[in-house]
Amino acid sequence: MRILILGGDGYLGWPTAMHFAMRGHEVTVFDNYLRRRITLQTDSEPLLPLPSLPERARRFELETGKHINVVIGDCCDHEYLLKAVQEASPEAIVHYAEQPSAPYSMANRNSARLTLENNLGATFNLIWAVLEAAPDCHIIKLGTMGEYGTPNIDIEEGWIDINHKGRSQKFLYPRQAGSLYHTTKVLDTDLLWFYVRIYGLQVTDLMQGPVYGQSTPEMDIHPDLLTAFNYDDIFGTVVNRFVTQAIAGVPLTVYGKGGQTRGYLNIMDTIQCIELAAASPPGRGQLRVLNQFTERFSVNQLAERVKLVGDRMGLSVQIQSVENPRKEAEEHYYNPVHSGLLDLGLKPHFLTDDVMAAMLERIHQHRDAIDIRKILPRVRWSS
Ligand code: USQ
Repeated sequence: MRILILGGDGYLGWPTAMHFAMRGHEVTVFDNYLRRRITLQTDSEPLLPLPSLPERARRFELETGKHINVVIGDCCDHEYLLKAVQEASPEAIVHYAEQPSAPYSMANRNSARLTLENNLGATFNLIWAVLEAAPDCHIIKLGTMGEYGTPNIDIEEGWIDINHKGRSQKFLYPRQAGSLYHTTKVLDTDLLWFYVRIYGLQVTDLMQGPVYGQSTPEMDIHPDLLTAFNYDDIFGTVVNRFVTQAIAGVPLTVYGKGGQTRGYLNIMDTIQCIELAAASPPGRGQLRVLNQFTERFSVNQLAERVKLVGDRMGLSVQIQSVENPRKEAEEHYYNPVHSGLLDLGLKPHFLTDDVMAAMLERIHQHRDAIDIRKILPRVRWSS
């Protein structure tokens, strides 16, 4: 398959690119280093420095003999993106090219505006590049479980049948996000659904939960092939943060009461889900929505798990509730359906004690690189 990965330098984009290339697909990655620039500006650099994208692709080719084509460019530049789509002539495009941090999107007006313009602009340009140059191409878009928020009813997989005054109709499931970043994903979904309805695009929109981990068979080949691992308050997701905090001897930062429940998944399962989606496109004129996570945890449960495994390793992990910088329900109902990807063949890698121990051991090797000033929350959900 010819596959174009937008955001191919990111936490998920780079391992996805290597995975597809290893399996003999023709892979092009496209990225403008936005995430790298923001991490520098916000003092949120990842645990280990990253080689440039061409350097990583060269190292990958040296180690495996597999080629990844690299294009440095901005999805918000329509002409440039169109050219990349024309040249790659992809059968599938994976769209990760968004500003992915909820705290960054809430920091100030400029960061909010950048998030809105980048995320919507990238999706809009992608839609038009596909319409103009590859109308049969399957767009695989990374959405987020955060689009749904935490409603007091079961969360369906994308769609809900509404019965109203004796008549019924299927609609996109109601969405009410908790950050501007998550709201841009809601708007992306609406935009894609419009172009699917009217212009017959084919789209898979993956509602993904927070991802953890830094190990895949390809990343484990050579240290230069590792993906960005963030543990800071801006780009670090909660499991990666707690594991790093445990190693640094800093109390785990449970925000507020810690009853916030989300659906989580291992980075290996993100890649598996993308591969499963790519292998079975939904067909022209279809928007397929899949809820992408494998198991649910509250923040307190995650902290207890890290403590349990960390203490067994002799770490003496402390847990501390800090004032919640976000506006979110800290105790709530949460029951999302997630059968679509399992039906497509997903074989989950669960967060077992062994997986947790392996994550702790990996970070322990780099404990001297941890900067504990990046751990406490700096962004609050208020103006
Ligand atoms: N949390 C803590 N302590 C921390 C960090 C986070 O209690 O030190 C809590 C948060 O308040 C939240 C939960 O843990 O309730 C998850 O937070 P997160 O930072 O791991 O995830 P989030 O900001 O929601 O965003 C991440 C990714 C985003 C993706 C999303 C999936 O950064 O790109 O879309 O996970 S989801 O959360 O399902 O919307």
